Amino acid sequence: MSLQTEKSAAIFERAQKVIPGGVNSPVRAFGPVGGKPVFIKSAKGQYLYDEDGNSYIDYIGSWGPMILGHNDDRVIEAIQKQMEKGVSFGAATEIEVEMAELMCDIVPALEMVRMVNSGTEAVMSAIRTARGFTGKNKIIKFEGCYHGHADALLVKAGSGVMTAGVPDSGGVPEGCVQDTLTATYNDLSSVEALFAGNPDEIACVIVEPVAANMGIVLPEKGFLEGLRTICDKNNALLIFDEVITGFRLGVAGASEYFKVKPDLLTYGKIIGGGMPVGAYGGRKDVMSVVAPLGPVYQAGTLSGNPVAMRAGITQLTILREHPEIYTNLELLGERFRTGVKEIFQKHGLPYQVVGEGSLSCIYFTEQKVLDYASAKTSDTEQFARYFRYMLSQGNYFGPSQFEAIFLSAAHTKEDVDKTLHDVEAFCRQG
Ligand code: KE4
Repeated sequence: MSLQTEKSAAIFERAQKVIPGGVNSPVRAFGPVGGKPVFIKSAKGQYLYDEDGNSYIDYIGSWGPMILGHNDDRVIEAIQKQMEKGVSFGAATEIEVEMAELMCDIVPALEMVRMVNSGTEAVMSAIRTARGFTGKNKIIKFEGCYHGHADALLVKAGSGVMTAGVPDSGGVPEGCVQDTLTATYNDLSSVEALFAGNPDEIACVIVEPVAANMGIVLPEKGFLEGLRTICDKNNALLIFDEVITGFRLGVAGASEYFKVKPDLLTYGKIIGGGMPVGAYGGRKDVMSVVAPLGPVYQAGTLSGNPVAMRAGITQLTILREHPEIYTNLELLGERFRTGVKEIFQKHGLPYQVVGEGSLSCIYFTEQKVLDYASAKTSDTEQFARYFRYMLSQGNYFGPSQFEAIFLSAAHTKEDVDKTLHDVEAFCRQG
């Protein structure tokens, strides 16, 4: 069954004339999977509807924000009511305090927090804060982890850059990355070696506590705890980039889920409820270097935008008041992963299925995926065939092997079983 996509194709033609690649974020162009992107017209709950009237079970949820499902009535109503009061003031508002208090109340590692407008901005600001607080310049990131598109972090990044096969981005001067050191995920010795080679020069280690931009790579037992110890030993800060895991791996995110306390944390996605929001925060003494309290400058016209705050507060409050959401996400995630594993085994396919809670990934490789190098052994052509088939059957996955599968509170067992049925059909056709 091939999709009718004439309207999407026509819009894509127009788009490419006025937007680079026809999209406002590279992964949306379907480059790694071939074919043209379908253009989404609307969404509700776990479903997307494209311009040609095709419907899909949505397994990206806007890359994480839509953990309640699309257009949750409670969130939409709250946004509409907030907008009646005004969309943006550029002045201090109580609702920003309410949002900061709520986040700090939910996440024990968060003592103080600053709102920004994207995950990239959150990470960029957290790095600057770590450098300002420690007086050191070098940072450590991990191959395959993606932390947004700030210059210093586009070094063997994951996600779009990795999929595009461009280990470093164009337009990033050598000077911007000279202080960025790259370690191997799940390999503490690679981190220790960098500290040994750069004594007293490293401001921080930034890590995705569950790597979700090279597919899904879980931290091996002791990895995150080891990073905490190494940072303490070397007077460096530990930053958890929780743009994806924040408020998803349990309501308090990865720092509580794994019981490892970072010094700084970065957020995006879920805290905006679909509106453009990012945040960074953590230890009060560290955050006290941020302007206007301290010398580290960071600012933003729409930071703490009241409508975006209302969306975030509403979504986070629902998540805090309904812990069963996480229990159900775990059960549904396990149902999906177990189902796919059984299908692969039945068909003698040596593929990998990895995940935690509502985050999953299927790798077309027989290697256990522990890091960037093993993730890269995946057969991306086979993934592309899988993606196109699943899309044609009404399952919208991320159009890249190196993205995650996201479940929401709106997904049902029936949705997962339907998708498993389609996975089986894909494997049957060979
Ligand atoms: P944004 O600037 O896109 O809001 O956040 C950057 C970011 C930071 N840290 C982590 C761990 C992230 O996953 C992201 C962005 N995630 C990608 C999905 N892999 C966004 C999708 C896209 O780039 O279009």
